[in-house]
Amino acid sequence: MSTIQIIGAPQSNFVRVVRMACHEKGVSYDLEVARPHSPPVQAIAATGKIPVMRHGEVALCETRAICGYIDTVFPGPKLIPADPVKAAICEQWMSLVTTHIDNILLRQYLVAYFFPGTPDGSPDRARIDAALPKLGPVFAMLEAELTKHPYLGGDEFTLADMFLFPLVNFLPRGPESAEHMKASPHLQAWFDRVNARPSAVATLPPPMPGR
Ligand SMILES: N[C@@H](CCC(=O)N[C@@H](CS)C(=O)NCC(=O)O)C(=O)O
Repeated sequence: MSTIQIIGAPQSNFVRVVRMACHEKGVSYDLEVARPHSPPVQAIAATGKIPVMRHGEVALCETRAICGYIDTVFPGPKLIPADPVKAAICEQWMSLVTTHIDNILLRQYLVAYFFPGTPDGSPDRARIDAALPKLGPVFAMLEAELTKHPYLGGDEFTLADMFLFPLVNFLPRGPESAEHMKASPHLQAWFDRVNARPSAVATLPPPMPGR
């Protein structure tokens, strides 16, 4: 079977999730570096969002779908547990990461520092201030979960951890999120555990272009 092609920018959180999934599964892949909305991306994803994937005749967008494909088509350790309850818990956390956690920590908070869209490029203080009260509950949810278990939803490292990890990697960059990290020892210990995995080491993102 042909080699998987992952198309997207290595700085992207979602591209990192798919790359980590390949490494964890033991699947070799080629990374074709492409920006969101560029022609090779747009050819597969009408949204223009990265990552997208090609594997022979198969072309996919959406991180969850790509990872699910990799998990079921290739042999290797299961990224989503086979047990139905554990699988549902894994799905629950992936959904929480993509719909809630990413939305607040990244799109509402960190983006306002690093991609503010202000005329002079300075942080968008109004957006940051609006996001600040929402940070505490998100950190509390993660800290409570990782106080109960070593990984999201249980004792095993799963795709849910891969969904969360690239996002947490950026949290020390925001002053308020850095403070929350310092006050969340179980989240920090989880991060350190995942960060030491070969899949994390192999996919460390390069600096953002122009930064
Ligand atoms: N729902 C998509 C989200 C992917 C996504 O948001 N990718 C970002 C980069 S991390 C992107 O392409 N942003 C460009 C845009 O939103 O226009 C997935 O799960 O793959």
